Amino acid sequence: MPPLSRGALIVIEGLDRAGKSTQHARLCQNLESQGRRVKSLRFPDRTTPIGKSIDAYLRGESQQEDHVIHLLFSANRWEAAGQIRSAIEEGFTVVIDRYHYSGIVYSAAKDKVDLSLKWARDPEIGLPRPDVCVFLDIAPEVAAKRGNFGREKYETSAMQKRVRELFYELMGTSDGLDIRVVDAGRSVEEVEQDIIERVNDVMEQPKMAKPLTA
Ligand code: DGP
Ligand code: NA
Ligand code: NA
Repeated sequence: MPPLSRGALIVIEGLDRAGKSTQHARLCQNLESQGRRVKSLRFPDRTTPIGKSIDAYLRGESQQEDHVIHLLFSANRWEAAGQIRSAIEEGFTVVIDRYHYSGIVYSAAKDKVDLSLKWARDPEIGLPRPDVCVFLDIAPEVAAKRGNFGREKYETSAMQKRVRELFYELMGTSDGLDIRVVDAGRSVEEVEQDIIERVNDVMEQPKMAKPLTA
């Protein structure tokens, strides 16, 4: 029997209210309609015990020290790492709404001296590495005008502005090599079409699922 070909690992990232959830769902549907087996995940996964603590924190119902919440977000990804790896090996295309990129930039955006991009990245080392990350780029002022902005912890204009700057800074590092920027300020359909085109090459030929390295 020929070896089972592995599936691709695709991540959708973006600022809050960039349209991530909508585009994540549409990408999953589009890939399924191409006949692919798709596994859809999102982080934070608010359903696990760790995820429930994160959810309470984001909704302002509990306090967490900045390093502690950082490690909880990372642990929430590690809880699913085995599942991601096996799904890819079984040939599923795994599509994730947020991943370690958010992990790194949202914490580093807090501008604490001892919470650098480097410190924030270390707990993510060893996670399955995505084939591609689509970054839905939107001006923070545009995102702020979309419905429900301001509901959760990080949804302030200052924070979103810093998060966007750090996403661009990350693109200048080895982690950023996988990131492709998509203009999310357009119609849902235009963005959807762009995303499909941007992931096409990795769907045809997924890279090796090497873990993130130090
Ligand atoms: P979402 O459910 O995609 O809107 O994400 C919830 C919020 O949590 C959003 O403001 C981004 C932030 N976030 C996601 N992942 C991480 C992470 O790993 N670390 C930190 N500090 N924030 C994160
Ligand atoms: Na959000
Ligand atoms: Na979302």
